[in-house]
Amino acid sequence: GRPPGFTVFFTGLSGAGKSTLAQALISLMLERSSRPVTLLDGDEVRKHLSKGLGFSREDRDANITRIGWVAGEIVRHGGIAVCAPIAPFAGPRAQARRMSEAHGGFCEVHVATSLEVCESRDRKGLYAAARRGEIKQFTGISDPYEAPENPELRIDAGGGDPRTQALAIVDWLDARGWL
Ligand code: GGZ
Repeated sequence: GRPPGFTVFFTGLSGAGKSTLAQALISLMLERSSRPVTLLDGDEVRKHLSKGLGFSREDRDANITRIGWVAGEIVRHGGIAVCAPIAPFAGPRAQARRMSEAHGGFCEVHVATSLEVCESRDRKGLYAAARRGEIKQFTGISDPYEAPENPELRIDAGGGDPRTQALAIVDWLDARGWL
């Protein structure tokens, strides 16, 4: 039959490379098939779906639960959702997983780039601002990140080619007959 809907859920620190990997993955998937892919990226989600939410634990949990629900709806209709929030807490990640697995597949990808590398890149200057105390509750500096214990895939994006790393995800999805 026709392959199921599924979610690829990236989680990792700010600057770990989640968006870059998500983009590379989407490019690879679009080269293989014409199935539409919906990207739920951290920044974009917070401009629309989660507009007005901050970074307290409650607000982060609400953000991830919303993303998880939308992804679940996409999966329910046979689509592909790619999510790329920090998602620092295990509880809401598990909830997002359940909402997709009720209708199809879920692949959690821990983008495990070290804090040291993320902070040394500091593309947006957020880590420096967090160290100065100008941003409160910054993940990895002054707020926790609960690393996933059993992700389907773990990718250190501290080096290497994003396209090659995304290919490992495509292979994993392909091996399950999801593509
Ligand atoms: C973490 C923050 C914070 C705090 C602003 N902590 O690298 P970015 O800038 O573009 O991605 C980060 C983004 C995180 O939003 P998410 O929706 O992915 O987070 S969560 O899953 O926890 O809800 C960062 C920016 O927002 N940012 N303040 N305090 N990241």
